[in-house]
Amino acid sequence: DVSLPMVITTWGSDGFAKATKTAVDATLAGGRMFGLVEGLSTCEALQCDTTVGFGGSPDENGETCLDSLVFDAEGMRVGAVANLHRIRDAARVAWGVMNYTKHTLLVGESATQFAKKIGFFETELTTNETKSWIETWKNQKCQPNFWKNVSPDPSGSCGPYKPSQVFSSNRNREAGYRVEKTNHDTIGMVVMDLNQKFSAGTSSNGARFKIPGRVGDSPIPGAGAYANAFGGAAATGDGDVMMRFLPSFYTVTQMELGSKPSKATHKAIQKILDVYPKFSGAVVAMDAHGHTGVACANIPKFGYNVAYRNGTVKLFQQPCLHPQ
Ligand code: SD4
Repeated sequence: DVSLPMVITTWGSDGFAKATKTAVDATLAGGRMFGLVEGLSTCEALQCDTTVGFGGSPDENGETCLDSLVFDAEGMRVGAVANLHRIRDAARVAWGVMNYTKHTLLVGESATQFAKKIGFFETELTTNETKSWIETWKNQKCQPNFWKNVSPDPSGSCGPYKPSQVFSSNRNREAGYRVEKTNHDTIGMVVMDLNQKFSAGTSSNGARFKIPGRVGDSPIPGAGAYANAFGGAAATGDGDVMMRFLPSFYTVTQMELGSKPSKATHKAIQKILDVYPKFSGAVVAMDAHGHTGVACANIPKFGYNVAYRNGTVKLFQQPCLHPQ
């Protein structure tokens, strides 16, 4: 097929377009897994929208940690890292987990130790920019955070919250704060190679001001991405909610049962909206015919890129569902 390989990637900005093109070129040069990993790594190096790679989404302690998943539909080979500290190349480390171990997912400091064993160097993932975000956050009167039912200050004055007080006081807590506006720009990618075989994956630095140790949907097989002989899907958005629904697995399963990608992604998003109408996120998918489909919720403008063998990268805008 003259159009293969074909790649679909979440989000529309420049870095994502470059990653999408890189993935096509690298797939031609070295196959679908090489294409996927090179594509994801491109965004990590470019810090796409500052939500991929180093220098983004600091946790409450100000540290940036990375999540990544790589998925090969052929043989269902999967590797992932979550809450990876001080290593920039999350997607390559995820590939290392897939290629050099019998495991699927390595997490935290131990994932860092693994990365060092296979040859990656430790380096700070924080930048002056993330340091300034965390300072601004700390100085805010009400710090948006991921704690539930914990008032920053029981007296209602809304000072800096102290999560450690949760178990040290009998006072009733008011409803807490939830980050309403986080950046949700994880790169999620689906690659179809020359033989119509799929790979899919993600790379993300997660959610801004998350509780340290938090892992999103991105490195979870079936949540962040999934692929089999029928197609592939990848997700982006509020991962704490999305991972409860395995939207990528659901989408691919719907395609396997006969739905077109547009229908399949729509169903996956609708399932989440039925329970969480304010949920914000998107799923992109491609089937073995090269049909693509995208559905999204509560995002003003969801852009995504599709790239083809001849080097063209097309940017599309998907209107999203806004149930409320
Ligand atoms: C997460 N899904 O960690 C990721 C965030 C995201 O675009 O998609 N950002 O929840």
